[in-house]
Amino acid sequence: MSMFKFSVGPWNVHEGADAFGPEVRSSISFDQKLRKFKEIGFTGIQFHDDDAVPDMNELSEDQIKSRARELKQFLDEQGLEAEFVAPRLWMDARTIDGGFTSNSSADREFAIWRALRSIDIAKELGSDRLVLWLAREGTLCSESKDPVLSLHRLREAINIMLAYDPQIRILIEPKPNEPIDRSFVPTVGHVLGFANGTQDPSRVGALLESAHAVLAGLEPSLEMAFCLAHGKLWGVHLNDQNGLRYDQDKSFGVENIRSAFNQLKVLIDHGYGSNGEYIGLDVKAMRTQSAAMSYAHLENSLRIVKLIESKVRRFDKDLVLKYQDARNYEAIEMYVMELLLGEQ
Ligand code: GLO
Ligand code: MG
Repeated sequence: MSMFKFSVGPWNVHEGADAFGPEVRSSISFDQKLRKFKEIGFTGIQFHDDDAVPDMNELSEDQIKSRARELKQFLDEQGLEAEFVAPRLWMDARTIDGGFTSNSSADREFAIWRALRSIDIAKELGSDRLVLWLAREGTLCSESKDPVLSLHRLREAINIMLAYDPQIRILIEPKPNEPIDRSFVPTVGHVLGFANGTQDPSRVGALLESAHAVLAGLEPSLEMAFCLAHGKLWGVHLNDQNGLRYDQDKSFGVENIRSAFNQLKVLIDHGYGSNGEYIGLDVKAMRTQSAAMSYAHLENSLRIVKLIESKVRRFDKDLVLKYQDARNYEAIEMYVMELLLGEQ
């Protein structure tokens, strides 16, 4: 039994297209995905704004809210909850240079419109969380934007969101690169520094994705610890990543099981989840898998989380304290290896 609640997004079951090849699996309908998520053991759903309300650019604000209400009814019927809503700005032709930091004022206005509509949708779905994965808020060409001005623009945009709804909390999900070359807010350290300059720092926090920390050359469990120490870890995207390459979104723990152990350990040791936070999985099926295997990476990741969680619970704190006092770090390391290898 896990003590956590788990969440997932509809994009985590996908058609297998990558940058060099077309789709390889047929699409599965949104309703079918949500039903299957519930069956597998997820109770929270993460939404992009246009996952929740398709074609929202063509709709009025009232129409958007009413579509979101219909979705809320479906979620209630399925016994599911919305964890957060995230504006999918990276997919729109108007925000190819980023939304909030675009040099074009019309693009920036559009980005803010989408963010405010995402807040409307979140409220209708019963969530107070807006996630900003700042996908294109950076540069492909360093000199194409003024980085200081861009950060001021990002701050202004976030201040508008905070003012629009006094309840909304903003979770920034940092990533150092991809799809852009260099991000203006690459790590959770940047997120927390940036949050302090906004109009209400108490409502701006972080969502840490394991793979994104690895892409920044950092250890995910320490990135989580940094946020936890500031009371700012409001979401996680557990997954794995084999070093510095394209973003892989591998099943949790399959590349670095010791890091996976330490991620769950820091979450458990410091009460993550006690304020309703979810363990989100942001994992993708390998491209070469058949449609029949569309959900295996999710089932496997959930099982891996639970298996590692049971190792964390068996971790002998007294023994390790003894070793710490004796500065016997070889013994601690061997103890952890034996625990993970089933010898403890
Ligand atoms: C991509 C991100 C992406 C976000 C999702 C929510 O690298 O991890 O999957 O988590 O779009 O905003
Ligand atoms: Mg993510």
